Amino acid sequence: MEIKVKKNVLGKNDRLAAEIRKYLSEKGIFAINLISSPGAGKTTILEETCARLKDKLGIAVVEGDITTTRDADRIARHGVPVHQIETQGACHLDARMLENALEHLDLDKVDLLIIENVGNLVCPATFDLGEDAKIVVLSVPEGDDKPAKYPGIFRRAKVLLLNKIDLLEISGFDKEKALRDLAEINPDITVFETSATKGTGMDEWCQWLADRVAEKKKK
Ligand SMILES: Nc1nc2c(ncn2[C@@H]2O[C@H](COP(=O)(O)OP(=O)(O)O)[C@@H](O)[C@H]2O)c(=O)[nH]1
Ligand SMILES: [Mg+2]
Repeated sequence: MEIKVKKNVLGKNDRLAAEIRKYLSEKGIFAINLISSPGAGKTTILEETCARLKDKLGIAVVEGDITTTRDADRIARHGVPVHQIETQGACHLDARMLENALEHLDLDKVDLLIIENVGNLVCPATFDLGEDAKIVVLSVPEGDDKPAKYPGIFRRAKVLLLNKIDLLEISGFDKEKALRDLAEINPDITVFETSATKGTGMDEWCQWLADRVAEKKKK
């Protein structure tokens, strides 16, 4: 019974996500769903991304958190349109929440939609939001065993941002081991080593995004 209920919920979510994907595609918008544990650096990466790309592309951001508008406030300071979803306890965003959030944003001049999911490596992995790409952020202090222990999100992601690379020396993080495990789970994933606070790898990451936006426009 419980399995059936879960299947129905996911089926309903997938149908709405497919509608959102079609709607965004018709508008030529490239959408990413940013997923990580709490504190891996998602919002800092977004702030750096907005600072680099906001004069070149139309950007809109949807923030997901259990409560508070703190992340949306951080993004708004960059002059980028943002809407905060407060899930009131839910550990992930779903397509219905995103659909509601999109009504608060003017998408007419938007090329890139960035969704920051609730901090969690498990639940957000299975809920499609209609994005073009899931982007997973793993920060070095979380440990090199995370790809092997949470394979679902690493399998579904198009890009891994290996963040807080500035802490590599002091953290004992075995980068080769983590990347070996990752290659077994998802050989096609693109990896950027980043330090959002120092700016390392941010230009390369933003170039990847700009290239995807340009590709989407051509379709
Ligand atoms: N050392 C270091 N700290 C970082 C980096 N990126 C983010 N942080 C810090 O990590 C903490 C959590 O960052 P935040 O962006 O709020 O993470 P989120 O919860 O994933 O959105 C903050 O104190 C950031 O300043 C990084 O590349 N290196
Ligand atoms: Mg955040």
